[in-house]
Amino acid sequence: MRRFWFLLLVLLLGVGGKAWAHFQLLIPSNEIVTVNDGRSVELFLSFTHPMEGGPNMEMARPEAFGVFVRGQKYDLLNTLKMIKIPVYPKWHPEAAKEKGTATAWKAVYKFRRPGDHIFYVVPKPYFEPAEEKFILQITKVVVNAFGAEEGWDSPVGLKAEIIPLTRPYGVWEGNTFQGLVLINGKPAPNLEVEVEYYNKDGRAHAPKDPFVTQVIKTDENGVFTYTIPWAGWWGFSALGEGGTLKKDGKSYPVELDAVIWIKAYPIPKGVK
Ligand SMILES: [Cu+2]
Repeated sequence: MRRFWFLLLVLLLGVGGKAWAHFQLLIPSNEIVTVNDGRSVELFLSFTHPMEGGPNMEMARPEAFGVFVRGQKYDLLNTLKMIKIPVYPKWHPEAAKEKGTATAWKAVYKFRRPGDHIFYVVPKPYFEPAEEKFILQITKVVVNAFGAEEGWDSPVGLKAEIIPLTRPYGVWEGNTFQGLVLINGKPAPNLEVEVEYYNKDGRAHAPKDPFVTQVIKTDENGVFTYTIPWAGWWGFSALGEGGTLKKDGKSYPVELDAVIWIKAYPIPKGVK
């Protein structure tokens, strides 16, 4: 978040105000691709506060962006296209005052083979002045192509990674999602995991601040469990530690997070 927002938050909330949860978005236009679907997806990447709809923050060109299929990584970095999005979406009350834009990214991927495709992004660490630290959210999302349901539980080998223990597509609202958090390849017990709904159209209202971000923890084996309350995209961000990085000659801690996105579908009409 830029300094301006930090100062604004300080003014609005006073000392001790909460810091909004940041989330790296990696959202495909479709997560279950069939031969009738045009065989491709568009992926949207931005760094934001998904439940609140903003502010969208500047997202630098990532350090890595790719897809993991059948045990192999494929670099997709040069398929990324820079886009500008409003700092706040139209529905947000701040949109009338803040007309600025933020950098985000898009990519189109064409599927050639059946199987699970794990898209991942390693962003450039983001310096957050409000918290005096860098945030590095290594993020993934699984897209199933042409029916072969294989590969969704394979580790990609990222520095921070959530291994889904629940198949991460074909999920109903009300389903329970479980994930294993690996930081530097090792299970991360007793770690905080933030959960947010991608409130794209502003339909979800938080009655009070704690509803914005749901907070859970991993157990002694590094596993977290969450029951998805309603349909849509849900982000899970496990907050780890990743050493320090220098900025202007000073060392700052790096929050090394593992993020995964899951889409839940509404309960079918006609069932109870
Ligand atoms: Cu922010």
